[in-house]
Amino acid sequence: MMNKKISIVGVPCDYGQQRRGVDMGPSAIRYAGLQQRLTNLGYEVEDEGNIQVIEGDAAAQKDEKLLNLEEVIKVNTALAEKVFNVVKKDYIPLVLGGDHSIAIGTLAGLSMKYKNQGVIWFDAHADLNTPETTPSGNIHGMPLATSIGLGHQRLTSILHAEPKIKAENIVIIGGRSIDEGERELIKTRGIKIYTMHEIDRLGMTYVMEETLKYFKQLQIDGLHLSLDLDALDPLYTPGVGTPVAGGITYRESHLAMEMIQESGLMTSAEFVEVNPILDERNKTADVAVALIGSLFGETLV
Ligand code: B3U
Ligand code: MN
Ligand code: MN
Repeated sequence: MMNKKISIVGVPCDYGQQRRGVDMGPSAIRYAGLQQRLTNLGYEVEDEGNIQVIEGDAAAQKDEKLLNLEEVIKVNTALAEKVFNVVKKDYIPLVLGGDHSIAIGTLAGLSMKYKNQGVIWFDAHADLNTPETTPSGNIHGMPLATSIGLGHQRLTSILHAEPKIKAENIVIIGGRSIDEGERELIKTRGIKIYTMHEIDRLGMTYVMEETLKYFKQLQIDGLHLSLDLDALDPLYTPGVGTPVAGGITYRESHLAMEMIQESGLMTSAEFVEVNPILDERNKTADVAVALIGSLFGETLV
């Protein structure tokens, strides 16, 4: 029987990048009717509230190579502990960002339970930069590299020193803005990616079938979906910090969520980079909640 208990964890963090407002993402997503949507599907939903993030100016600490490193470590350590507690009591963690740097903490927490977890990384970006390759110093461009054990030691060692996921257990979907250093890692580490080119050519159905088949072959013990709203075309999700044209459509993204649900593999999820200041009437948060609905089993009939 599928687990019907969900724990919502908000992470109002904007320290992984330099545009204000993404710290209001959890509020915007809750306001868009998240809890009711899940309750209607028969889930027992518990809202854990937000991880405490000290308010400050995300653009202020610019002197370090990794921007706001101390704050990012603090937030992710607290988040990792919270996520571990959630999985310990057998609830499905549903983490709301905040910028994508929070995936460092989510994956660290999950790694305490899932030793061979798979990760679907829905994103326009690969988030595989390291302190050596980052063009921006923004830690939201680094969570995947960090989670396979590459990067600042204080980030890679949150909760424990081991890598939180294996490189071959990652599938990136929707990529269209990939940096040079990231390409290198994708090739050398055997990271799977379906760029927009492949989605156009093969279709989302095929891409998701292959992805889910791949995870079954790997015999993963948990599947985490990390969904950056900038994976979608900015037409549908304008409220993100770094929009990239030519993205996934509204229906393609829903189809992907529906297929993940059908697979029965998913054990946790996070939705990140919703920035209400950049949004149009909470459109991006509405899309996030609609996608969460599909991910957790809403059907069209
Ligand atoms: N790859 C670039 C840009 C970027 C990454 N993630 C987002 N933007 N959202 C970087 O700064 O690492
Ligand atoms: Mn991202
Ligand atoms: Mn992105």
